[in-house]
Formats: sequence, structure tokens, C-alpha cells
Amino acid sequence: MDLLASELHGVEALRFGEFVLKSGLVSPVYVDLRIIVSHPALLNKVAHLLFQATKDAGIKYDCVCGVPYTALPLATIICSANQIPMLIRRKEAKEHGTKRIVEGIINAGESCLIIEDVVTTGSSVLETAEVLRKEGLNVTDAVVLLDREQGGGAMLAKNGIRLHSVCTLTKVLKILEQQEKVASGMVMKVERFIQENISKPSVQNGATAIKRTCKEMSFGARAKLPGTHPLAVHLLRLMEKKQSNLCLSADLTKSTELLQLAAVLGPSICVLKTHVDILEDFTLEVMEDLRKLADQHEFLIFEDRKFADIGNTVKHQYEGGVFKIASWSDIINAHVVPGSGVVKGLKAVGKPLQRGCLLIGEMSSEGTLATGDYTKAAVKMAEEHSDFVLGFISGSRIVEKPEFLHLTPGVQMQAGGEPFYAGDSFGQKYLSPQEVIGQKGSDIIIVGRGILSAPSPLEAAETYRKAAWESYLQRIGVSAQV
Ligand code: 5BU
Repeated sequence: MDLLASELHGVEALRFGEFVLKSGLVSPVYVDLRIIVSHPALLNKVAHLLFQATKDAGIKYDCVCGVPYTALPLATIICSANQIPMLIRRKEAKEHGTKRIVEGIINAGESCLIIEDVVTTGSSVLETAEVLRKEGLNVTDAVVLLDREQGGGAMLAKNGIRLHSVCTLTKVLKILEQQEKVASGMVMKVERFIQENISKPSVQNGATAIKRTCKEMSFGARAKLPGTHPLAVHLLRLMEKKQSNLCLSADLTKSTELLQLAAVLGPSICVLKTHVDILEDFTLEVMEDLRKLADQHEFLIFEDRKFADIGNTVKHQYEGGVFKIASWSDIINAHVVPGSGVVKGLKAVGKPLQRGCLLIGEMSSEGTLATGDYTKAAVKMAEEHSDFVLGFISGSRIVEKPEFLHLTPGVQMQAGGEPFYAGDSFGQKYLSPQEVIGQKGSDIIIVGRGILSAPSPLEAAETYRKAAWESYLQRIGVSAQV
């Protein structure tokens, strides 16, 4: 084990310093075993240790599957050296041909052992196990080289999977400390980090989900990430400055009312959302006046146009026509149903103007079809066009990338701050700001009638602003004082 620890450290599979993880957390340790494919002797050694761990634990299994991608070569070596049949799990089903998600011969009822390099929360192992189980295989055990001891074992146990590890991060740390490769101060820092960031399994809607118990990045820190869209950087900074993650949905039909509301509520909001096509008396001068208010009070304008046509058409709809949306709206949104052409068309107009786009990953309405694979496709499209797409409209956080923003409509509270669970008579469903920001992990609440129908829209806006901001502060581990 001593040799293994020093070799992993030597090839920089383990590094110490400050690293931003996929979840947005800043970690003092970074474990990345992908590098070991460049060190064949070490690769063989790790595979051998994993196999030895299965023998020591007395696990019985018929085939082996590695969690893609890092564990694939490890599974291959184990299977080849020991003459065990292997299965390969695809990350995405093939678009052509067989459309298989698991390659290799599947004999339903057989046991499949899962191999993984590192386990943190256990979600990657569980994802692979669920795919294999859907194919009729039994999955009861997983073997991992390094357990980061951040709740993965407990979460997998809850889902009927025993986790066996060759070593733990704490053990490796101790060895490296003894070998004087890592300073004691750093060891303590990492140990504290592990303790503070243990994910606890929780059951939601019948499925096991990881509850966020860890501290998250602040809006200000997210603005500093190199991959954050420039418009999102601007928005995140003004959110911090104004202590507001409230977007007003200004669904008004008269332009004087729209401008009046923008003037009064401007200081409380970070974004003002319009449906310009419901204005009875639209003129471009009105939008120029709204732009001036946006600049004066520092909020962004978001036209909730929900583009959903082929690229060439949305290009015209965005740039021209009566509304000339691109000339006054900072942000627009689009459905992903047409495929990536819709983003390409919008980008051709919006990117040169430093505009940004939100993709609709989920909707707040009853019976929405934007769920599951559709939502995943929206995430993929956003990742492929992150030079124009700055985030999502969704009911919850749909991707753990702090560079992307999540904005959530369908928010309302009863007077007095109580949650409001009903919807409207047309299928709108509501959650409270606390649920949306604190539990669902979204960033910005979008509120329409909750503010517009209140006796004092300004008072209501302030109540929503404070509730959403307090939930955000709690989420990042700062005590609320708004
Ligand atoms: P409400 O009055 O807070 O229910 O208004 C919500 C606004 O958000 C309204 O303008 C809708 O068009 C918009 N919206 C939504 O409610 N749900 C969605 O999934 C999307 C937009 Br996308």
C-alpha cells in the first residue's frame, strides 16, 4: 500500500492544492486516475489489487463491468488476465445500428461485478448498476481502488450494493504524510474537507438522490470561473452587489404599467422577464425606455420568447420583425425540441451582440414533456454551445456545473411567507423560494403573479428577494442577514 500511495502521488493521480470540482466545491485534494493508462506497470498493479480485493471479500460473480471511462482499462485487464467475461456500458446509446447501451453477451439473472477507480458520492457506480439491472443482471458488489469516504458506501448500501475498497483517501493521506510527501497542515485540511463534505443519502420520489450537505460556491466565485459566459459573469456580479436572485416576470399588457413597475421594482431584481407579444401597445421606444431603466437600476432584460423553430426561422424571429428582440433583450430562451439548429440560428444573431440564451430543460406546468432524456439532451446542447448558452430554465439544478445558471419559474408564497402549494387553473404549479433555491439547487426564482397581484408589488418583491437570497446564503453556508 505504501508503494501504491507513493506511485499514485508520483504520477500526479493525487494532487494537493485548490481545485474546483464538478459540483462547484473547492477541494484541497484532486484525485484523477485517468493518468495511469500512461503508466502500464502501475495500471497492471492497480488492476491486480482490485482483483485481489474481490477475492479477499469472497465475492461471487459471472461477469465484470467497469464504470466508464477510467475503469474500462482496469476491467479489461482483470477480465483478460483471469478469463472472466466482460461487459461494456456505453455512456450514450448508439444513434445508429443496434442502439445497445451495454455491449457484450448479457445473460439475465447472472451477477455482474462493478469496477470503479474512485468513489465519492457513489452516484457513478449507482448509475452503471441501474443500467445493468435494467438489462436483467444482478448487481450486489462494487470494487473501487480509492474510497474518498464522502458517503458513497452508505448510499450504495441503501441501494443494495456492497462497496469494497482497496484503500481509503485517509489511509493514503497518512502514508504520504509518513513519507513526508504531504505536509501535516495539508493532511488536516483534507481530513476536514472530507468530514465537512459527506453526502447523506435521502429518498425522493422513490429514487435515491444525493442530498446536498456540502458548502457550495458563491455567485461571486462562480463569476470568476474561466468557463462562465461573459453575460452570466455580469449577472452573477450584479446579483452579489444587489443581493438579489429574483427575476420579475412582468406579464403586463400595457407599456405604461410595464415601465412603471420596472422603475419601482428595478432596485430589487436582477432580471426582468418580458412577454413582449402580450403588450397591446408595443413600440420600440417602450423597449428603449425599458433598456434605460435596466441600465439605471442594473438588471438584465430577458424576453421569454421560447424560440422553437428551425435555425433559419428563429434567426429572423430574433433579429427582425416588429419586435427586434435582439436589439433590446440581454437574454432569450429556446426549446430544444428542434435540435441544435435552433441554438445555432440564435447564436448567429446574438453572439456578436454579447447576448445569451437559456435552454428550457424543464417546465413548471402540469404534465410537461420536458423530463428525463429530453432534459439531458438540453444539458448536452448547452454544453456544446456554452459560448452562447449561459444556463437553463428548469425546476431544479439539472447539471452540476457552476458555470451554468438555473432560473426557475412557478414560484409563489402565501401572504406571510407561507409556502403556496396550489397552482392556477391552467396547470401552473408553484413551489416556494426556499424549496427552489435551498432544496432544488436553482439559482434565480422567477415570480410573476405572486408579485403582480399583491396589494403592494414592491413589498411583495422585497419579500421574495429576501426569501430567495436567504436560501442562497444558507446553501453556501453563510448565516443570513439580509
Ligand atoms: P407566474 O405568474 O409566476 O405563474 O408566471 C410565471 C412566468 O414564467 C410566466 O411568464 C410564464 O410564461 C413563465 N414560465 C413558466 O411559468 N413556466 C415555465 O416552465 C416557463 C416559463 Br419555460
